[in-house]
Amino acid sequence: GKVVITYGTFDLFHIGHLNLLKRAKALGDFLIVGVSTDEFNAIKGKKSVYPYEHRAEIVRSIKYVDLVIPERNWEQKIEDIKKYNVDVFVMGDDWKGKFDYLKEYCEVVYLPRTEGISTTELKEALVKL
Ligand code: C2G
Repeated sequence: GKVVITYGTFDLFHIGHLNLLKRAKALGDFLIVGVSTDEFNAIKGKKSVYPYEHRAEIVRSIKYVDLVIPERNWEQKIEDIKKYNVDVFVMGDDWKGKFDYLKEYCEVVYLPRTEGISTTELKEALVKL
């Protein structure tokens, strides 16, 4: 079957993340999600509220997700695509163009982001409560 992969922090899991995973799974039969480790988030300049283990466990529990792997660096995508025989790499279109170099190894699909929701917007909304 067709293997799909995507990567992300997935902090404070919300509908935007769910929509992405749902649409990613619809592109194949098996969905792998690389969840960013806390150490890689530091490299990305992101600090997540939930630690890696919690973020990974939540993503693992989503019915569209078949396998969760740690995302430890920028460089692992090519080896992951080879290791898991990935057919399709998917990301939200805030990353449009950034991963076109992977077209040598698999299909690259950028999906429209879900409007009006982001971890940053959530944090701002919480502060206003
Ligand atoms: N997303 C979305 N709509 C939103 C918010 C996020 O479609 N409203 C998508 C993003 O485009 C991304 C995925 O959900 O494809 C995960 O989002 P983040 O956790 O913010 O991922 P990011 O920190 O961008 O990490 O190597 C890739 C990086 O790890 C991506």
